[in-house]
Amino acid sequence: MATTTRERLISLLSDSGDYKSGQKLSEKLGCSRTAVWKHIEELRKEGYVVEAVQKKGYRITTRPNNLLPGEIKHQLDTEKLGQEIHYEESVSSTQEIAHQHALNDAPEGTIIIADEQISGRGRLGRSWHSPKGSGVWMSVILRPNIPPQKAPQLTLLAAVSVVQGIEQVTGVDAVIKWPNDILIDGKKAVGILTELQAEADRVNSVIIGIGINVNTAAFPDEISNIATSLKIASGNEIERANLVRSILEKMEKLYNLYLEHGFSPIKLLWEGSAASLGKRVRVRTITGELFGKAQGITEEGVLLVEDDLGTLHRVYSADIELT
Ligand code: BT5
Repeated sequence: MATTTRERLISLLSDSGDYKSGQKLSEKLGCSRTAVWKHIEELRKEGYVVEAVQKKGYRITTRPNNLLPGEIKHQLDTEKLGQEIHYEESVSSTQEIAHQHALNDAPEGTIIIADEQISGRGRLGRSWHSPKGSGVWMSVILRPNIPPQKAPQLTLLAAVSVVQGIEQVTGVDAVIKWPNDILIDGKKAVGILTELQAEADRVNSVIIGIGINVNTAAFPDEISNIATSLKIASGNEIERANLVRSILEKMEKLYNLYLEHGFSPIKLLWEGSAASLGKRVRVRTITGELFGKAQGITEEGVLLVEDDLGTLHRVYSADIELT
């Protein structure tokens, strides 16, 4: 089925919940009624529930909870982000695939998204639990003209857009734990991993990996105490494509703001959603441990922690625990 006919059919059948007759659909789509009927059968096989009522026609009552590009692009209001989508049912890691696409000149805003990751990765070689059918595992390719040391700002930008998207779609309040966790009710619902393809003084691409536990009902023992999902937090099954669309729209707005005005406006928004600021934290870096109060972030996105002797430390990369 040609993508455009399929997408137009989906939107005709979804519009305002009205029934559309076979005749009307065939006129609007410019194909025969038999062809319309075949398209509808295809949609049903993919999990759409298409109700058919005599003398009234057809309408979609349930959309499948999948991440197919057509679902994500349905009413997607962006110019760059998500205009090119590579969807895979199962991958090792969307980051790995995004790196290949970035090397092959994928346009800015390309996303790689999967229903399942076999070896999803976190920071420092840690693994990211990415089971089939219940989460959003995606990587976004950006190509900002910035020096590599500013790239962590984009992790913070991504975190703000995910918090905004989650709030819009689920109504759930999420907070950001520096640098890359999003917590709901004190548990981790989202992890972000930013990787770079860069030269010494300029970035070729920034690959932002976002993992969201959306409809996950239960977690493996190792993380069951620290992890949560949007479904657990909201009590509702969430339409994943809807969430992705909202996040891409928020992210594009913030990214344009960032390109035009720099990090300052993003910093303000980030601070408004930050869980760690003003709190006592334990900071673990590869060189050691530090206790103190999280005072804020710098213009670069570096965390400032004041220890008990009043010394201010700049923390570039670490695990933070709220104590
Ligand atoms: C992160 O690392 O939080 C970054 C996770 C990024 C995942 C996305 S999914 C799409 C893209 N493709 C990839 O392969 N990765 C990115 P870090 O801060 O290092 O946290 C990892 C730790 O979080 C693990 O050691 C576990 O303790 C915990 N964890 C693992 N899976 C989890 C999950 N699904 N939910 C909550 N916590 C989890």
